Amino acid sequence: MKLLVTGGAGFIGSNFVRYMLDAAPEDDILCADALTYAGNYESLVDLEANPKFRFRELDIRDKNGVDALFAAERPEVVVNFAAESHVDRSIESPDVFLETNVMGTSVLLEAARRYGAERYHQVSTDEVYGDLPLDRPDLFFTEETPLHTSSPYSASKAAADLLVLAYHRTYDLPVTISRCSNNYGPYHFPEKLIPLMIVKALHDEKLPVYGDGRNVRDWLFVRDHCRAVHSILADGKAGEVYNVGGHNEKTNLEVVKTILSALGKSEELIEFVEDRKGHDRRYAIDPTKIRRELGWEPQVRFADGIGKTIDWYVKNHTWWEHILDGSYASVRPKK
Ligand code: NAD
Ligand code: TDX
Repeated sequence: MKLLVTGGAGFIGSNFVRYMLDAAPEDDILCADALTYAGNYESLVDLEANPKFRFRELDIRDKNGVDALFAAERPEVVVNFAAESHVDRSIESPDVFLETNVMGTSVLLEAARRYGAERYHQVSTDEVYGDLPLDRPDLFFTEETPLHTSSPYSASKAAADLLVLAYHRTYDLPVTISRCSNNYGPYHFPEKLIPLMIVKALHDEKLPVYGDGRNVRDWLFVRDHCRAVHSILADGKAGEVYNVGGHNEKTNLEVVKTILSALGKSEELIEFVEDRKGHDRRYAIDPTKIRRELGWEPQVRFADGIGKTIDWYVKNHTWWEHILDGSYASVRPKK
């Protein structure tokens, strides 16, 4: 199979490329990424020697560039991870979220349609469903939950999902969508909660917890998400949406305290700061459909995954130090 992975230099995309090179060694993987601030070629550089892996620097908003890539490569399967992904940045500057997440998706869909891709998979998020109240632990997001977004980020992801489904209905493009809960694991950019807190704790800096710290996120180890996308590519039905999650709900405060305790640091490092605007209270995925129809189950419990993740950040400190000092941006693919 010839697979195009867009956004493959980001957190989940780079984990997915590694996962697929292991899980489907016969596949040819072409990774395309604009290498924005969130894209990090250092996360992929050791794969350069692998003949099944290639990289192209490409912006999914660039219609001509995307068209030329499809014309030359004719990917059979497209998996789109490329996105602006940080909610706080979307609150500060929404424009680029609409440009990449909506218009970029539209460029990819049009190329997939014109060049007859056998599958277009959109990596979406549970944030398209909005949030759940803290006092209703019986409620979960199903694939039927109405879209009800809170931030410019989630609104842009929901818009993209609707466009993907429209390409199925109108043009019969064989699309699938996954809506996953919060991921954590190696190669996670240290602006997001878990890697930010690990890095700050290692430096004995204050850990900024928004609001009262009682917001709940449903955490999934990144490799479990990669396995879910792989099983949707293999057995998912065109036109369908699959929720992905493992019932690992934690308050932000629990997560931060777990990190501090694993690193032997004091809870006095916790600092409550001003809340995020429009801050979603609770996310919780009902993964019944993907379990029942595709047999997918998470393999990593939070207690194990968080330990593995902390160990990875301790051992691979140069990876995030290069982000903090900015030198990661000069690691580029060989021409
Ligand atoms: P990330 O920010 O780490 O990576 C995004 C990647 O996309 C980067 O490599 C960046 O360079 C690239 N990119 C951005 N704009 C681009 C453009 N215009 N053209 C080409 N490449 C571009 O994000 P992530 O956390 O790995 O998330 C990947 C996908 O998964 C996103 O679509 C996100 O919405 C979704 N998602 C993330 C999570 C999570 O917890 N991180 C959970 C559910 C869904
Ligand atoms: O410094 C912080 N302090 C804090 O309390 C940061 C960065 C976050 N938080 C809180 C906000 C959230 O309640 O932690 C929680 C997690 O925040 P993020 O890591 O920014 O993730 P979230 O907003 O939940 O979105 C993530 O999951 C869904 C990804 O970034 C999205 O791309 C994905 O779609």
